[in-house]
Amino acid sequence: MPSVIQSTPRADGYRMPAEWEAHAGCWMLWPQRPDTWRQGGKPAQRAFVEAARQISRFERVTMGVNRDQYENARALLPANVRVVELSNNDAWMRDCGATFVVNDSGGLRGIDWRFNAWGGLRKMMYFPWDQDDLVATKMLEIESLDRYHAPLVMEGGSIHVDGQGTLLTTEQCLLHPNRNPGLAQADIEKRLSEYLGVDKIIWLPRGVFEDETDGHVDNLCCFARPGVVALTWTDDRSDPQYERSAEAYDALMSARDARGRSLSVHKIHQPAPLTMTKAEAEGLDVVGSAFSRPAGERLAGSYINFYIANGGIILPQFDDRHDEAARRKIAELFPQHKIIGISSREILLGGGNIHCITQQQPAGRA
Ligand code: KQY
Repeated sequence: MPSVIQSTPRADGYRMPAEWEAHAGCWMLWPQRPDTWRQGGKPAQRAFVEAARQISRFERVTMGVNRDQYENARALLPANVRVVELSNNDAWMRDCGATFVVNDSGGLRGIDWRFNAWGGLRKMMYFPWDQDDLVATKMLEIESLDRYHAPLVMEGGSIHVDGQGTLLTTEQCLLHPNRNPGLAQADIEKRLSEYLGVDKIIWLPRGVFEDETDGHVDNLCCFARPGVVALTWTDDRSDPQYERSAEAYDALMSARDARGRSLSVHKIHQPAPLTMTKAEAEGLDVVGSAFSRPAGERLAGSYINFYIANGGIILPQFDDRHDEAARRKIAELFPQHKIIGISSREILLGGGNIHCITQQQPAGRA
């Protein structure tokens, strides 16, 4: 019987592994809400099917689906994708799903963070988010894994780790009053360190321009291996992203990781500025006071928002002139991985990208 553990992962010898360490599989949630996903979610569902299909070439994929979409999702997804009924309010598995931790004997446990849909009633991305907040518990019950309840409002997209004690995040996100207004930076660091087993936190100032998550790091910067990071970039000094990427670059160049290494920083040029079209905006249902996505609004497009599967990288592509350069650069950074680009504009229209809709489950046993 899986249980709730009262100690912390660090006290028990557990740590969060890097995304490139071996996976048992990948978790996703099925998109359907019509105020996030245009045309009743149909174009997004096709994009999620393609992401699941490609990831399932490398590892098992589990798709969590609300009751009313179960048959539709089962019919559209490839047979090798496991489809389970898993109630949810939206499809951001990275953010509401469990974070997994491992120990040196192959043990695997889960962390259930507090989830408030990126800012609760202050932000009103959508309401309610009660089913999203139960997703982590349900995943861990399905897998018979013990879990920790972490006393921190946080989403999986707001952190990246190198598996060797270093964590990347942004001040814009994790210090934002939308999440833990009663906690000081030192309190947040202590909780990250206790629950993820990290010793060094590198704070980057801000995330990607117009990123509705308050600047998740997973759209801005990630590790490619210990000591090596990829950073979204633009050469256009008049672009509002320029200053954000430049200040992140400076912070990274002056940082040392948990093992005392300086970082090698690789710039990945962002797609040319992308905006929501009138037709796309008109495809969204208007729901009360929920978050609005007007035509002309800048989309937070970035190639950094990729998923690392066992032996493969699933990389966002935008039908943009920078797509090919991003593929080449990621291939150089991950020479052992096959790079699969998928068209991800429909996911971006909902406010995230491939990393945001996936959550890796490391290899390990209960
Ligand atoms: O970036 C992510 N990890 C999720 C994006 C969520 C956007 C909510 N509409």
